[in-house]
Amino acid sequence: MIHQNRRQELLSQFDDNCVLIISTNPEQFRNGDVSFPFRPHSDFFYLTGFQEPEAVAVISKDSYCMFLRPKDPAREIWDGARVGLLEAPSVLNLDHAFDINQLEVELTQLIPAGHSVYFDAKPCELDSKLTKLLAQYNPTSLQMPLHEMRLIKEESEILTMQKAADISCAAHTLAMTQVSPNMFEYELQSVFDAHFAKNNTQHAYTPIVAGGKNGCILHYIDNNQVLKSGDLVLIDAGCELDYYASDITRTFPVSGQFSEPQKQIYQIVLDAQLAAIDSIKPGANIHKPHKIASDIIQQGLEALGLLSPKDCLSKFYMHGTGHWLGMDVHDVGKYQDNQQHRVFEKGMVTTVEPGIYIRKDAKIDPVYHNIGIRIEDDVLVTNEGNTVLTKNLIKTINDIETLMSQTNL
Ligand SMILES: [Mn+2]
Repeated sequence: MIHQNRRQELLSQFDDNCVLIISTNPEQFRNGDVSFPFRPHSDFFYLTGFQEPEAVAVISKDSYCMFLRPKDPAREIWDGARVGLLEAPSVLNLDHAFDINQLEVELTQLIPAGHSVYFDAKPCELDSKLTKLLAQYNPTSLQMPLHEMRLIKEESEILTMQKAADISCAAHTLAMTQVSPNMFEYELQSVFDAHFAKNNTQHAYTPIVAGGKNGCILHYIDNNQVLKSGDLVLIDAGCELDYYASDITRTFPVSGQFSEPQKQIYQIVLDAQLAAIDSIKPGANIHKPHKIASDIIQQGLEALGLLSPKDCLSKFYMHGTGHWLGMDVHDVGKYQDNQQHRVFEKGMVTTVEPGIYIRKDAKIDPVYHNIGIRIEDDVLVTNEGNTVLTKNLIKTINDIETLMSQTNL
């Protein structure tokens, strides 16, 4: 029902003679004939709830049809059951199911003369085929209204995102309690692998487990170095539950105790993050959290003598403060309207993730070298302001040191 409601809401934004065509992701191969676990395309799943590969939905105000794989008893022994053409109409609430192998023959017959076609091609074989078949209709994009719908989360989506956030919070807490000096980054990553798997979830993105100077590499994913006492470890990891992502970063000392310089930098990032979160409410400009976080980081670094007022902050803080979060970790939805930052609305979910990254630099006091700190939470915009979905995970210096002193003996 939920998918049907979404299709109806989407269709209500188009005129009566529209046909929306949308395909799912292709299967991806890792190497040889070994495939990655299949994951449907977020747009496709959002509108259909269908999880098999090789499917194309054709949605209009008069009918809802799908091209999908027919039953194949021989293949199903290897790959598992398929819904098939006979069952699909009742399972998926379709008016008609077509064999995906008949796409070339049947598709254009489903598009009445004079109808406008909406379609966005992904870089894959199926969509190249669709692009050719649909060229005569000169299709236009349906992404804007669809992605605006996905940006505003429904109650059920929020519940799933809260569950995903809770699972990820628990995994980060476990990591804080299980880290020890001389452990490898991948061993600490395995805490997340195990906890996510136990909860029937998977990594929503490749996790970053970065000790010491690796914390200054923004997309460090090698995760194969030794964690040293005295260093911090930065972990950016979150699970995906039922196709909804969580996205959390915490930075904590491998030994359980921050050094004074680490504390100084950490507190600046935390102050920036808390103030940025505080600014999120309906009607507030979405650029505000970044502006607030950047100002606090600039002032903090100036107070420590690490930055002069004329220096560019991007030397130490070179990324944005947040992104939309949902079915995709960097979720869909515009950030600007007519080249103006848009405003927050109830039901949006954004990350808030300021950081400071101080590489080795002869001009900088060595006590600050190789400190890379990011703190990231997931924030839902509510009527009253916001709710931090990841609030169950500690982040103050005192809370982290207390937890680690109790458990890392
Ligand atoms: Mn993020």
